[in-house]
Amino acid sequence: MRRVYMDNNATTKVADEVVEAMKPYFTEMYGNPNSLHTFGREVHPGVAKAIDQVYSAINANDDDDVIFTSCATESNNWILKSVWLDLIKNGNKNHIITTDVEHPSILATCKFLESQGVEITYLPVNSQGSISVEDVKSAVREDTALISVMMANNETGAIFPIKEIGEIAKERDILFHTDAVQAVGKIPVDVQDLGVDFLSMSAHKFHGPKGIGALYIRKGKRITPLFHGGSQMGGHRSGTLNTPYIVGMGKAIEMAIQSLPKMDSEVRKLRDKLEDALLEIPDTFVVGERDQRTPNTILISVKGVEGEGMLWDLDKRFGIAAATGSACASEDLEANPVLEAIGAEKDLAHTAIRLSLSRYTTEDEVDYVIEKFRASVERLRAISSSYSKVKPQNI
Ligand code: C6P
Repeated sequence: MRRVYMDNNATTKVADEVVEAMKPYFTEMYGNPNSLHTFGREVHPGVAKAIDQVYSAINANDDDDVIFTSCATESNNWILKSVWLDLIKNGNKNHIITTDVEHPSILATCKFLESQGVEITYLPVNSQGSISVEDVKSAVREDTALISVMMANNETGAIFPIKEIGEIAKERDILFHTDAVQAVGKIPVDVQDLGVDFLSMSAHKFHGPKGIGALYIRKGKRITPLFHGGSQMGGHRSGTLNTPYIVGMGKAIEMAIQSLPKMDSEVRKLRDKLEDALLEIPDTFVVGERDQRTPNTILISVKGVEGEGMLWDLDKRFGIAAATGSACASEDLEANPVLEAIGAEKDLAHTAIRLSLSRYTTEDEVDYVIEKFRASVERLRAISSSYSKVKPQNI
């Protein structure tokens, strides 16, 4: 059976060039970069190049820090727990602002911090799946230690007003973190322009390997190490450097940045073609204005069709990989949390399907998905007891 991958917000295929760049670091160049001998020293240029590639991709200054982590979940946990240990436990601040629709690596960490006595404000999202800058302003308190707002939502692709929030944070002297996992490689990410203090990213979202991410830290901003030990990464994160993956992340981010124009033109065009065609199916709606979303993402609600049922139908009958939302919540069979957050009724919130394209998606694949998606909706609606041709609620 033909296989079409439309779940690039969950993870992406590793680019061939990235695999090639990584290979020597598994085979000949396996030295520990902290060793003084030639095996150790010969790894340095590759690691230094990767560091340069990451700095330049996000326009970090030389005296800022970019620390490699194991994934964005680690980066997100680290920044929240560091602020808790540093500013909240040892200082007089006790408040964090975030949103209702962050990735579970932020939301679950916030729940943990609440259990430790930290007060958290969760900002609501509007019908576009985005937040209001005014709400951020109103949520700020004297004791706010950190604002953590994602740059682009993983389920809807909604792009959040990070630059404007950065200005508020700077004015009030509050630390500002953004989870840019779904932004890097899809839209420009410039830490100077955005005014963020901390930024999380993950290589497997832009055709790099799984198991490597990074945390950007603006010069002068303190962070408490999560792992104590040796002097790697300036003592911020001890442990022998994962050299093949660091090299892979460098190559992947460089390629992703070079591909941004393609994302903004060709991938956007394919996404729009797909979206237009799917919206011709009666009783469907997509969350968020197109120009306020990442160019590769569609979260579509198909009235009368259970998201999980549709996902299995697309996969088993047609070889199409889609999602009902975030991959790490996909076994919960819960309503889509973002659709719930924007105020959709419970039965509609169970009808979400996320389709996410990549720079490798072809027009032929999009045409195939259009045809099979229609066929799947027709079949599932025919056997659905809940579907009637009533117009969906206006949300
Ligand atoms: N979202 C999704 O299907 P890791 O895998 O730890 O490097 O990244 C976690 C993560 C953090 N923030 C955002 C915004 C994300 O989208 C993700 C990963 C995937 O939406 C898998 S759950």
